[in-house]
Amino acid sequence: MATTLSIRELSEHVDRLAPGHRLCAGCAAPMIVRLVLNAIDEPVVVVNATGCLEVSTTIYPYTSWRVPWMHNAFENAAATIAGIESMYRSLVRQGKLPERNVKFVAFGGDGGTYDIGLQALSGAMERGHQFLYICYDNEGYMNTGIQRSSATPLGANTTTSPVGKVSFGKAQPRKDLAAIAVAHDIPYVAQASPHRWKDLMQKVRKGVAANGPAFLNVLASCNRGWRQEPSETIETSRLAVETCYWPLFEVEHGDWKLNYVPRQKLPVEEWLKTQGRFKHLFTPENRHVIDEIQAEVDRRWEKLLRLAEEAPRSPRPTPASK
Ligand SMILES: Cc1ncc(C[n+]2csc(CCOP(=O)(O)OP(=O)(O)O)c2C)c(N)n1
Repeated sequence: MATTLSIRELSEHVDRLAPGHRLCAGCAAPMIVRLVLNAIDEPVVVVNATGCLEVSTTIYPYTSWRVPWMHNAFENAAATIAGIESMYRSLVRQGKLPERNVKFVAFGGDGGTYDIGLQALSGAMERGHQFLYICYDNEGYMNTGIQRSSATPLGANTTTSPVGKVSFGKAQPRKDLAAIAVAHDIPYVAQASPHRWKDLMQKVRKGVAANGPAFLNVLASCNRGWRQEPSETIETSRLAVETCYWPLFEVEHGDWKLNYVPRQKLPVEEWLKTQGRFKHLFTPENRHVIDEIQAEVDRRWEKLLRLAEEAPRSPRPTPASK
């Protein structure tokens, strides 16, 4: 029977990601993985794209995963989980495996999801496999030394969008991957943040219960790449949501719903100033980039409000308390 999402009950769960892995102190990825796997009561099979999460949890001959887990390559996590799901259903049909309500989950970083694995993800979503794909979005290729990805925000300093005399950092805003997933007309797409843990876990439950593909994009602060203290992970995540840089929403069969509206929408610089990767923007010559980031945040937020307003079963939520 499904447990409720109470801290007390959850504290009695055995974590399906064991401690002792080599992810950095303050990394949001293992927090996200523990929340995800704790939200699922059923047996689960996990596939991992290449990236920090994969290399740091499976240093040969050890593994932190207490569930069946597979790494294939960087570009094909979604194809791999789709293949496992199909194989499982085939073996059940042939009577070779008992029918159990197995859940199929893939984790990928933003490099493995927005960029390198996007073709495999698009294919698996289009074919209608029953799986939940979770992007832990730390907004860069962090495992190989903080290169920019298409999820990196405008103005961020990375090793391949370095700040200097002729560059203010990344020249393009981030790709809207959730909207791309929605365009596949799949049953469930959502965006979440680790500081709203219950919202995240509820979204995982909806995702694995969906009758088809589900996609969840989770903001995953990276203290090495974002240039901040390990202790600031949760506060930075909160500010990303309070500034509407990272809105919390879900889209069920194309029906957009906002899950949280800040009481007071904070200026995006409240989020930017928590991170050294944006430090150079707070100079007179680069100030215009902050204005551009704010304009982009405002434009996307207004669009989201319209989408949620227009959706037939999505009344606009009243301002939520913390
Ligand atoms: C096809 C391919 N290209 C490049 C690499 C090298 N590589 C390994 S991990 C990684 C970065 C992964 O970035 P992301 O998916 O964002 O995950 P993160 O490391 O940030 O968790 C890269 C470029 C690879 N293993 N395979």
